[in-house]
Amino acid sequence: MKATAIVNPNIALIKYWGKRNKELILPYHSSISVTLDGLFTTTTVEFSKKYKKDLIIINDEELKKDEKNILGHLEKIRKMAGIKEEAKIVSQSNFPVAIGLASSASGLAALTLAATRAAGLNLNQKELSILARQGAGSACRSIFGGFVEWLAGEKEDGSDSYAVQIAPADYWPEFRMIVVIVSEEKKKIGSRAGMAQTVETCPYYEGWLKTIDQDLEIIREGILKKDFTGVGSQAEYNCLKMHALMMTTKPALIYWLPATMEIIHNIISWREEGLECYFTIDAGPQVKVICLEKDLVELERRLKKISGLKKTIVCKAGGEPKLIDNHLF
Ligand code: 2P0
Repeated sequence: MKATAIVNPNIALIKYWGKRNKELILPYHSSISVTLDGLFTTTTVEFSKKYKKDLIIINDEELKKDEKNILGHLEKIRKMAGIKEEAKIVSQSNFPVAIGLASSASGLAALTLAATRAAGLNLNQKELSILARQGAGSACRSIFGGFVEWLAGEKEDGSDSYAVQIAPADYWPEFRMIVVIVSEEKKKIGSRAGMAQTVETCPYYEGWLKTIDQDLEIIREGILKKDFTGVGSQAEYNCLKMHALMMTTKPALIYWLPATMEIIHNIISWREEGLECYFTIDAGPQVKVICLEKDLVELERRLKKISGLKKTIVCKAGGEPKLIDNHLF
C-alpha cells in the first residue's frame, strides 16, 4: 500500500480567481495553463497499520498548519477506497513552496495520484482531475501535461469541473517560460483567502467574469495555431486584470515587489526594441517570462542585470504525472 508520484506544477495563462463553491472547489470560470517541466513535486504515500496517526512531511518539515486541508483530502481518498489505515506522506519539491510558484498544484496533484494508487484505486485522468481539484483548484490542471484547460462546469456536484488537454507538451516545442524568483519569503495571504476576499469585496469582479470567455477563446486558439504574439499578449493582459482585482480587494492584495515592477517595465521596453516576450504573475512577486527558445540567451543575459533577482529557471511545457518505484522512504 505504497506509491510514489512525480508531478509538475502549472502556470496559468488565463488565471483561476474565484470560487462558486468553496467546499468542492468549483470556480466561477474556466482557466488555461501550461504544465512546466523542470519543476516537480515527488510524493510518497503509504497506508499501513504500523502508523498510529497520519504523518505528513513536506520538504523535510512535519505539517503543522494544514491550510489546504490535506488531512481532509486524505480522508476523502480513504473513504473512496474503503480503507481505514493511517498514512505516512513524504513530499519533496525541487523549488520553493508557498511563494507563488504553484507548489499546491503539483503538491495536491502528486498527493492525489500517489494516495489513490497506494489505497488500491486506479482512477483515470478525468477522475484524478476531479479529485485533485478538491485538494487545490489548480491541481486539477497538473494531472495533464502540455497546455491544459480546466473546464469550470455548471453542475452543483462538480462532476463536470475538471481539466482537459488542449495540446501535448511537444506540440509547441519552442514555447518557454522563464521563472524569475525575486523573493523566497512566504506570502502573507495565500490564494485561497485572497480569492475569497476578492469575490466578496472587489467591485470589478463582475467585469472580470464578463471578459473571461473571450480571453479563454483567444488563448485556446492561439495555442493551437502556435500564435506566440496572440498567446503572450492575452496572457499578460489577463494577468494584469487579475492583479487589478487583487489590488482593488479590501484589504488590498498587492503581491508585487519593486523587483517585480522593474521586470515588468523592462519586458515592455525590450518588446518595443523587438525582443518579443511577455509576463505573467501569480499570487506572489515572482515573474514568469513567456518567450520563445530562440530568445532565451539574450533574455537571460538581460534579466541577470536586474537588481533584486534571486534566480531564474527555464521551463518548457512539461509532461504527464508519473508513478515511479523510487520511493522517498
Ligand atoms: C491560477 N492561482 O490559475 C491562479 C492564479 C493563483 C493565481 O490557482 O484555493 O492553490 O486551493 O483552489 O489552486 C492558486 O490557487 O487555490 C491559483 P485553491 P490554488 O493558477
